[in-house]
Amino acid sequence: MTATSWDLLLRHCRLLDREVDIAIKDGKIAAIAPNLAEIAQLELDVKGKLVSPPFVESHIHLDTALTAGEPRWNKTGTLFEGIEIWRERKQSLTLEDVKRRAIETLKQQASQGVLFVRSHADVSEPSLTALQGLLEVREFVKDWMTLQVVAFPQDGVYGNPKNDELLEEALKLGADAVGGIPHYEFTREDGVKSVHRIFELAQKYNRLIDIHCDEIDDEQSRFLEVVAACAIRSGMGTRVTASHTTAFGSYNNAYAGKLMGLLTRSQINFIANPLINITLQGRTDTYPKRRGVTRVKELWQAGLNVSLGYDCVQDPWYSLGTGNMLDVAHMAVHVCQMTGMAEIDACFDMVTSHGAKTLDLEDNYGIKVGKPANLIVLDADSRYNAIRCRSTVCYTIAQGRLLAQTEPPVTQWKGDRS
Ligand code: 17E
Ligand code: FE2
Repeated sequence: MTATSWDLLLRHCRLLDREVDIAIKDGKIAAIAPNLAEIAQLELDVKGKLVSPPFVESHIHLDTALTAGEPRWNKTGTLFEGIEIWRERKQSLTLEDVKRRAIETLKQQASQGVLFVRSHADVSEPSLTALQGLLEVREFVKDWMTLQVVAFPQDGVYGNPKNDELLEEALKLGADAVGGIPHYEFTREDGVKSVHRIFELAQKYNRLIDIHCDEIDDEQSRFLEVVAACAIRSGMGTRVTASHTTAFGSYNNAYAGKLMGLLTRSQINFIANPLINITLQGRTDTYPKRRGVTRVKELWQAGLNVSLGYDCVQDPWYSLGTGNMLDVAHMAVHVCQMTGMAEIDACFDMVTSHGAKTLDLEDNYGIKVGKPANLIVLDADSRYNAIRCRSTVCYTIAQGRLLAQTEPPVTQWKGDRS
Protein backbone atom coordinates (compact mmCIF):
# COMPACT_ATOMS: atom_id res chain seq x y z
CA MET A 1 0.00 0.00 0.00
CA THR A 2 1.43 3.38 -0.94
CA ALA A 3 1.06 6.14 1.61
CA THR A 4 -1.09 9.12 0.60
CA SER A 5 0.82 12.31 0.05
CA TRP A 6 -0.91 15.47 1.18
CA ASP A 7 0.05 18.94 0.02
CA LEU A 8 0.11 20.22 3.56
CA LEU A 9 -0.24 18.50 6.91
CA LEU A 10 -0.84 20.37 10.15
CA ARG A 11 0.05 18.32 13.21
CA HIS A 12 -1.44 18.76 16.70
CA CYS A 13 -4.13 21.32 15.92
CA ARG A 14 -6.38 22.38 18.77
CA LEU A 15 -9.98 22.68 17.60
CA LEU A 16 -12.62 23.79 20.08
CA ASP A 17 -13.38 20.27 21.23
CA ARG A 18 -10.38 18.06 20.40
CA GLU A 19 -6.78 17.83 19.18
CA VAL A 20 -6.27 16.52 15.63
CA ASP A 21 -4.06 16.55 12.56
CA ILE A 22 -5.46 18.32 9.50
CA ALA A 23 -4.47 17.24 5.98
CA ILE A 24 -4.88 19.42 2.91
CA LYS A 25 -4.92 18.33 -0.71
CA ASP A 26 -5.79 20.29 -3.89
CA GLY A 27 -6.91 23.32 -1.93
CA LYS A 28 -9.41 21.39 0.17
CA ILE A 29 -9.45 19.93 3.67
CA ALA A 30 -8.91 16.22 2.95
CA ALA A 31 -8.72 14.60 6.39
CA ILE A 32 -9.17 15.53 10.05
CA ALA A 33 -8.12 12.90 12.59
CA PRO A 34 -5.62 12.32 15.38
CA ASN A 35 -2.20 10.96 14.37
CA LEU A 36 -2.57 10.86 10.57
CA ALA A 37 0.13 8.49 9.37
CA GLU A 38 0.59 9.84 5.88
CA ILE A 39 3.32 12.04 4.51
CA ALA A 40 3.05 15.52 3.08
CA GLN A 41 5.02 17.94 0.95
CA LEU A 42 4.96 20.40 3.82
CA GLU A 43 4.36 19.42 7.42
CA LEU A 44 3.89 21.94 10.22
CA ASP A 45 3.70 20.94 13.87
CA VAL A 46 1.53 23.60 15.48
CA LYS A 47 2.01 22.11 18.96
CA GLY A 48 -1.50 22.36 20.34
CA LYS A 49 -2.19 25.89 19.15
CA LEU A 50 -5.76 26.94 18.39
CA VAL A 51 -6.71 26.37 14.76
CA SER A 52 -9.70 28.42 13.64
CA PRO A 53 -11.53 29.24 10.45
CA PRO A 54 -10.18 32.60 9.23
CA PHE A 55 -11.34 35.92 10.57
CA VAL A 56 -14.15 37.56 8.63
CA GLU A 57 -14.02 41.32 8.19
CA SER A 58 -17.70 42.02 7.66
CA HIS A 59 -17.49 45.81 7.44
CA ILE A 60 -14.65 47.96 6.18
CA HIS A 61 -14.21 50.92 3.83
CA LEU A 62 -11.21 49.97 1.70
CA ASP A 63 -11.67 52.95 -0.64
CA THR A 64 -10.97 55.38 2.19
CA ALA A 65 -8.29 53.32 3.98
CA LEU A 66 -4.83 54.85 4.49
CA THR A 67 -5.90 58.42 3.72
CA ALA A 68 -5.84 59.83 7.27
CA GLY A 69 -4.76 63.47 7.24
CA GLU A 70 -5.53 63.94 3.52
CA PRO A 71 -6.26 66.74 2.96
CA ARG A 72 -6.70 67.45 6.69
CA TRP A 73 -7.32 65.78 10.04
CA ASN A 74 -10.76 65.33 11.54
CA LYS A 75 -10.79 67.89 14.38
CA THR A 76 -14.29 67.30 15.77
CA GLY A 77 -13.95 63.53 15.50
CA THR A 78 -17.51 63.29 14.16
CA LEU A 79 -19.00 61.22 11.36
CA PHE A 80 -20.12 64.41 9.65
CA GLU A 81 -16.69 66.04 9.53
CA GLY A 82 -15.34 62.72 8.25
CA ILE A 83 -17.83 62.77 5.37
CA GLU A 84 -16.79 66.37 4.54
CA ILE A 85 -13.09 65.49 4.52
CA TRP A 86 -13.70 62.43 2.36
CA ARG A 87 -15.73 64.59 -0.06
CA GLU A 88 -12.59 66.71 -0.56
CA ARG A 89 -10.24 63.73 -0.80
CA LYS A 90 -12.38 61.85 -3.31
CA GLN A 91 -12.05 64.65 -5.87
CA SER A 92 -8.53 63.39 -6.56
CA LEU A 93 -9.21 59.63 -6.60
CA THR A 94 -7.56 57.53 -9.29
CA LEU A 95 -7.90 53.81 -9.92
CA GLU A 96 -4.24 53.31 -9.00
CA ASP A 97 -4.67 55.22 -5.75
CA VAL A 98 -7.73 53.16 -4.69
CA LYS A 99 -6.19 49.84 -5.69
CA ARG A 100 -2.85 50.45 -4.01
CA ARG A 101 -4.38 51.39 -0.67
CA ALA A 102 -6.99 48.62 -0.77
CA ILE A 103 -4.45 45.90 -1.60
CA GLU A 104 -2.05 47.12 1.06
CA THR A 105 -4.85 46.99 3.63
CA LEU A 106 -6.00 43.53 2.52
CA LYS A 107 -2.45 42.16 2.73
CA GLN A 108 -2.18 43.60 6.23
CA GLN A 109 -5.47 41.91 7.15
CA ALA A 110 -4.64 38.58 5.48
CA SER A 111 -1.35 38.37 7.34
CA GLN A 112 -3.41 38.76 10.51
CA GLY A 113 -5.74 35.92 9.55
CA VAL A 114 -8.53 37.67 7.63
CA LEU A 115 -9.53 35.86 4.43
CA PHE A 116 -13.10 37.11 3.90
CA VAL A 117 -13.88 40.81 3.62
CA ARG A 118 -16.93 42.91 2.87
CA SER A 119 -15.97 46.43 1.83
CA HIS A 120 -18.15 49.42 1.11
CA ALA A 121 -17.29 51.51 -1.96
CA ASP A 122 -18.57 55.07 -2.17
CA VAL A 123 -20.76 55.37 -5.27
CA SER A 124 -21.88 58.95 -4.79
CA GLU A 125 -18.98 60.25 -6.82
CA PRO A 126 -19.78 60.52 -10.56
CA SER A 127 -16.75 58.66 -11.99
CA LEU A 128 -17.40 55.58 -9.80
CA THR A 129 -13.61 55.30 -9.39
CA ALA A 130 -13.82 53.83 -5.88
CA LEU A 131 -16.19 51.12 -7.07
CA GLN A 132 -14.23 50.29 -10.22
CA GLY A 133 -11.03 50.14 -8.20
CA LEU A 134 -12.48 47.75 -5.64
CA LEU A 135 -14.04 45.53 -8.32
CA GLU A 136 -10.58 45.21 -9.88
CA VAL A 137 -9.10 44.45 -6.47
CA ARG A 138 -11.78 41.76 -5.91
CA GLU A 139 -10.48 40.02 -9.03
CA PHE A 140 -6.80 40.61 -8.18
CA VAL A 141 -7.01 39.00 -4.72
CA LYS A 142 -9.41 36.18 -5.52
CA ASP A 143 -6.84 33.38 -5.20
CA TRP A 144 -6.31 34.18 -1.53
CA MET A 145 -9.10 36.49 -0.38
CA THR A 146 -12.85 36.60 -0.91
CA LEU A 147 -13.86 40.23 -1.25
CA GLN A 148 -17.46 41.45 -1.41
CA VAL A 149 -18.13 45.01 -2.55
CA VAL A 150 -21.12 47.02 -1.36
CA ALA A 151 -22.33 49.93 -3.50
CA PHE A 152 -22.49 52.58 -0.79
CA PRO A 153 -23.97 56.02 -1.54
CA GLN A 154 -22.01 57.95 1.12
CA ASP A 155 -23.71 61.27 0.27
CA GLY A 156 -27.21 59.75 0.28
CA VAL A 157 -29.35 58.18 -2.47
CA TYR A 158 -31.20 61.51 -2.76
CA GLY A 159 -28.40 63.84 -1.63
CA ASN A 160 -27.71 64.62 -5.27
CA PRO A 161 -30.00 64.08 -8.28
CA LYS A 162 -27.51 61.71 -9.93
CA ASN A 163 -26.89 59.42 -6.96
CA ASP A 164 -29.84 57.10 -7.50
CA GLU A 165 -28.64 56.38 -11.05
CA LEU A 166 -25.05 55.90 -9.87
CA LEU A 167 -26.22 53.34 -7.34
CA GLU A 168 -28.00 51.35 -10.03
CA GLU A 169 -25.02 51.67 -12.37
CA ALA A 170 -22.80 50.21 -9.63
CA LEU A 171 -25.01 47.12 -9.51
CA LYS A 172 -24.83 46.75 -13.28
CA LEU A 173 -21.03 46.92 -12.97
CA GLY A 174 -21.09 44.00 -10.52
CA ALA A 175 -21.30 45.19 -6.91
CA ASP A 176 -22.25 42.29 -4.61
CA ALA A 177 -24.57 44.25 -2.35
CA VAL A 178 -26.63 47.45 -2.20
CA GLY A 179 -25.91 49.94 0.58
CA GLY A 180 -27.49 53.09 1.93
CA ILE A 181 -27.37 55.75 4.62
CA PRO A 182 -30.97 56.71 5.49
CA HIS A 183 -30.07 58.76 8.60
CA TYR A 184 -27.98 61.08 6.41
CA GLU A 185 -30.68 61.79 3.79
CA PHE A 186 -32.15 65.33 3.89
CA THR A 187 -35.42 64.30 5.50
CA ARG A 188 -36.95 61.35 7.29
CA GLU A 189 -39.17 60.82 4.24
CA ASP A 190 -36.13 60.65 1.95
CA GLY A 191 -34.58 58.17 4.36
CA VAL A 192 -37.62 55.88 4.26
CA LYS A 193 -37.81 56.24 0.47
CA SER A 194 -34.12 55.33 0.17
CA VAL A 195 -34.67 52.08 2.10
CA HIS A 196 -37.54 51.13 -0.23
CA ARG A 197 -35.37 51.96 -3.25
CA ILE A 198 -32.52 49.81 -1.91
CA PHE A 199 -34.85 46.81 -1.56
CA GLU A 200 -36.24 47.39 -5.05
CA LEU A 201 -32.72 47.43 -6.54
CA ALA A 202 -31.57 44.40 -4.54
CA GLN A 203 -34.50 42.38 -5.83
CA LYS A 204 -34.13 43.61 -9.41
CA TYR A 205 -30.43 42.62 -9.54
CA ASN A 206 -30.56 39.76 -7.02
CA ARG A 207 -28.00 41.24 -4.61
CA LEU A 208 -27.45 41.32 -0.85
CA ILE A 209 -28.28 44.41 1.21
CA ASP A 210 -26.02 46.10 3.77
CA ILE A 211 -27.25 49.49 4.96
CA HIS A 212 -25.44 51.98 7.19
CA CYS A 213 -28.44 52.40 9.44
CA ASP A 214 -29.05 54.93 12.22
CA GLU A 215 -25.37 55.72 12.75
CA ILE A 216 -26.16 58.72 14.90
CA ASP A 217 -26.91 59.40 18.57
CA ASP A 218 -30.37 60.76 17.70
CA GLU A 219 -32.86 58.56 19.55
CA GLN A 220 -35.44 59.63 16.93
CA SER A 221 -33.49 57.99 14.11
CA ARG A 222 -35.66 54.94 13.44
CA PHE A 223 -34.79 53.50 10.06
CA LEU A 224 -33.96 50.09 11.50
CA GLU A 225 -37.69 49.37 11.85
CA VAL A 226 -38.14 50.28 8.16
CA VAL A 227 -35.31 47.93 7.14
CA ALA A 228 -36.76 45.10 9.26
CA ALA A 229 -40.28 45.63 7.88
CA CYS A 230 -38.97 45.59 4.28
CA ALA A 231 -36.93 42.45 5.04
CA ILE A 232 -40.07 40.68 6.29
CA ARG A 233 -42.34 41.83 3.47
CA SER A 234 -39.82 41.11 0.70
CA GLY A 235 -38.84 37.75 2.17
CA MET A 236 -35.18 38.81 1.92
CA GLY A 237 -34.59 38.19 5.65
CA THR A 238 -31.10 36.80 6.16
CA ARG A 239 -29.84 38.44 2.94
CA VAL A 240 -30.19 41.81 4.67
CA THR A 241 -27.74 43.46 7.07
CA ALA A 242 -28.07 46.57 9.21
CA SER A 243 -24.67 48.07 9.97
CA HIS A 244 -23.80 50.35 12.90
CA THR A 245 -27.40 50.92 14.24
CA THR A 246 -25.85 53.02 17.00
CA ALA A 247 -29.09 54.93 17.72
CA PHE A 248 -30.44 51.63 19.07
CA GLY A 249 -28.18 52.31 22.06
CA SER A 250 -30.16 55.52 22.71
CA TYR A 251 -33.73 54.26 22.22
CA ASN A 252 -35.95 54.06 25.29
CA ASN A 253 -36.47 50.53 26.55
CA ALA A 254 -40.20 50.47 25.74
CA TYR A 255 -39.50 51.10 22.06
CA ALA A 256 -36.39 48.90 22.05
CA GLY A 257 -38.49 46.00 23.38
CA LYS A 258 -41.08 46.39 20.63
CA LEU A 259 -38.34 46.73 18.02
CA MET A 260 -36.58 43.59 19.23
CA GLY A 261 -39.70 41.56 18.43
CA LEU A 262 -39.76 42.92 14.88
CA LEU A 263 -36.03 42.27 14.43
CA THR A 264 -36.43 38.69 15.59
CA ARG A 265 -39.19 38.15 13.04
CA SER A 266 -37.07 39.70 10.29
CA GLN A 267 -33.95 37.54 10.89
CA ILE A 268 -31.69 40.26 9.47
CA ASN A 269 -27.98 40.40 10.35
CA PHE A 270 -26.29 43.09 12.43
CA ILE A 271 -22.80 44.50 12.25
CA ALA A 272 -21.33 46.58 15.05
CA ASN A 273 -18.08 48.50 14.65
CA PRO A 274 -17.10 49.18 18.26
CA LEU A 275 -13.66 50.72 17.64
CA ILE A 276 -15.09 53.39 15.41
CA ASN A 277 -18.42 54.07 17.09
CA ILE A 278 -16.93 54.37 20.58
CA THR A 279 -14.88 57.24 19.13
CA LEU A 280 -17.33 58.82 16.62
CA GLN A 281 -20.46 58.79 18.78
CA GLY A 282 -21.18 60.68 21.98
CA ARG A 283 -19.44 63.77 20.59
CA THR A 284 -22.42 66.02 21.32
CA ASP A 285 -22.79 64.70 24.87
CA THR A 286 -21.21 66.23 27.93
CA TYR A 287 -21.63 63.85 30.88
CA PRO A 288 -22.91 61.23 31.23
CA LYS A 289 -21.50 60.42 27.79
CA ARG A 290 -23.10 57.65 25.74
CA ARG A 291 -21.15 54.69 24.41
CA GLY A 292 -22.83 55.04 21.03
CA VAL A 293 -22.76 51.34 20.19
CA THR A 294 -25.75 49.20 19.29
CA ARG A 295 -27.24 46.64 21.72
CA VAL A 296 -24.84 43.85 20.79
CA LYS A 297 -25.38 41.75 23.88
CA GLU A 298 -29.17 41.89 23.71
CA LEU A 299 -29.26 41.11 19.97
CA TRP A 300 -26.97 38.15 20.56
CA GLN A 301 -29.07 36.97 23.52
CA ALA A 302 -32.16 37.18 21.31
CA GLY A 303 -30.47 34.74 18.93
CA LEU A 304 -29.91 37.23 16.12
CA ASN A 305 -26.77 37.09 14.02
CA VAL A 306 -24.30 39.79 15.06
CA SER A 307 -20.84 40.24 13.57
CA LEU A 308 -18.15 42.85 14.13
CA GLY A 309 -16.20 45.01 11.70
CA TYR A 310 -13.11 47.18 11.81
CA ASP A 311 -14.84 49.83 9.64
CA CYS A 312 -11.79 52.08 9.19
CA VAL A 313 -8.04 51.80 8.93
CA GLN A 314 -6.35 55.22 9.01
CA ASP A 315 -9.02 57.28 7.30
CA PRO A 316 -11.01 60.51 7.87
CA TRP A 317 -13.14 58.80 10.55
CA TYR A 318 -10.42 56.98 12.46
CA SER A 319 -6.73 57.73 12.22
CA LEU A 320 -5.59 54.58 14.02
CA GLY A 321 -6.09 50.93 13.11
CA THR A 322 -4.18 47.88 11.95
CA GLY A 323 -6.98 45.68 10.59
CA ASN A 324 -6.47 43.06 13.32
CA MET A 325 -9.89 41.56 14.10
CA LEU A 326 -8.80 40.66 17.64
CA ASP A 327 -8.64 44.43 18.33
CA VAL A 328 -12.30 44.62 17.34
CA ALA A 329 -13.36 41.62 19.45
CA HIS A 330 -11.36 42.97 22.40
CA MET A 331 -13.05 46.36 22.13
CA ALA A 332 -16.49 44.71 21.86
CA VAL A 333 -15.87 42.78 25.09
CA HIS A 334 -15.31 46.11 26.84
CA VAL A 335 -17.77 48.48 25.19
CA CYS A 336 -20.64 45.98 25.05
CA GLN A 337 -19.80 44.56 28.49
CA MET A 338 -19.50 41.05 27.07
CA THR A 339 -17.22 39.97 29.91
CA GLY A 340 -18.75 36.60 30.85
CA MET A 341 -16.83 33.58 29.56
CA ALA A 342 -19.56 32.60 27.06
CA GLU A 343 -19.81 36.26 26.03
CA ILE A 344 -16.07 36.52 25.34
CA ASP A 345 -16.30 33.37 23.22
CA ALA A 346 -19.27 34.94 21.41
CA CYS A 347 -17.13 37.99 20.56
CA PHE A 348 -14.63 35.64 18.91
CA ASP A 349 -17.49 34.05 16.97
CA MET A 350 -18.58 37.54 15.87
CA VAL A 351 -15.28 38.00 13.99
CA THR A 352 -15.37 34.44 12.56
CA SER A 353 -18.50 32.29 12.03
CA HIS A 354 -21.09 35.03 12.57
CA GLY A 355 -19.29 37.17 10.00
CA ALA A 356 -19.41 34.23 7.58
CA LYS A 357 -23.16 34.09 8.07
CA THR A 358 -23.52 37.82 7.43
CA LEU A 359 -21.53 37.47 4.21
CA ASP A 360 -23.67 34.46 3.22
CA LEU A 361 -20.60 32.24 2.80
CA GLU A 362 -21.41 29.37 5.05
CA ASP A 363 -21.00 26.54 2.55
CA ASN A 364 -17.42 27.60 1.92
CA TYR A 365 -16.52 28.35 5.52
CA GLY A 366 -15.42 26.19 8.42
CA ILE A 367 -13.04 23.38 9.25
CA LYS A 368 -14.66 20.27 7.78
CA VAL A 369 -13.52 17.62 5.33
CA GLY A 370 -14.36 18.72 1.78
CA LYS A 371 -14.42 22.45 2.49
CA PRO A 372 -11.87 24.85 0.97
CA ALA A 373 -8.70 24.79 3.08
CA ASN A 374 -8.91 28.23 4.64
CA LEU A 375 -7.71 28.32 8.22
CA ILE A 376 -5.50 30.11 10.68
CA VAL A 377 -3.24 29.03 13.54
CA LEU A 378 -3.31 31.32 16.57
CA ASP A 379 -0.64 31.53 19.25
CA ALA A 380 -3.30 30.72 21.86
CA ASP A 381 -5.05 27.72 23.35
CA SER A 382 -8.60 29.16 23.47
CA ARG A 383 -10.82 31.89 22.06
CA TYR A 384 -10.68 33.61 25.45
CA ASN A 385 -6.88 33.77 25.45
CA ALA A 386 -6.77 34.80 21.79
CA ILE A 387 -8.85 37.87 22.64
CA ARG A 388 -7.16 38.55 25.98
CA CYS A 389 -3.66 38.54 24.49
CA ARG A 390 -4.66 39.60 20.96
CA SER A 391 -2.51 36.64 19.99
CA THR A 392 -0.34 36.45 16.93
CA VAL A 393 -1.73 34.59 13.93
CA CYS A 394 1.25 32.31 13.26
CA TYR A 395 -0.01 30.87 9.96
CA THR A 396 -2.64 31.98 7.49
CA ILE A 397 -3.56 29.20 5.07
CA ALA A 398 -5.60 30.29 2.05
CA GLN A 399 -7.09 27.80 -0.37
CA GLY A 400 -4.58 25.21 0.76
CA ARG A 401 -1.53 27.41 0.47
CA LEU A 402 0.60 28.91 3.24
CA LEU A 403 -0.03 32.60 2.59
CA ALA A 404 1.58 34.28 5.58
CA GLN A 405 3.66 33.29 8.56
CA THR A 406 4.42 35.41 11.63
CA GLU A 407 6.66 34.56 14.58
CA PRO A 408 5.11 35.47 17.94
CA PRO A 409 7.26 37.86 19.97
CA VAL A 410 9.62 36.22 22.46
CA THR A 411 10.62 38.04 25.65
CA GLN A 412 13.79 37.17 27.53
CA TRP A 413 13.56 38.09 31.20
CA LYS A 414 16.88 39.66 32.23
CA GLY A 415 15.96 40.93 35.68
CA ASP A 416 16.87 37.96 37.94
CA ARG A 417 20.33 37.96 39.50
CA SER A 418 22.07 34.61 39.35
N1 17E B 1 -19.00 56.44 6.36
C1 17E B 1 -20.05 56.39 7.20
O1 17E B 1 -21.16 56.83 6.85
N2 17E B 1 -19.89 55.85 8.42
C2 17E B 1 -18.71 55.36 8.81
N3 17E B 1 -18.57 54.83 10.01
C3 17E B 1 -17.61 55.42 7.92
C4 17E B 1 -17.80 55.97 6.69
C5 17E B 1 -16.29 54.89 8.34
FE1 FE2 C 1 -19.13 51.99 7.84
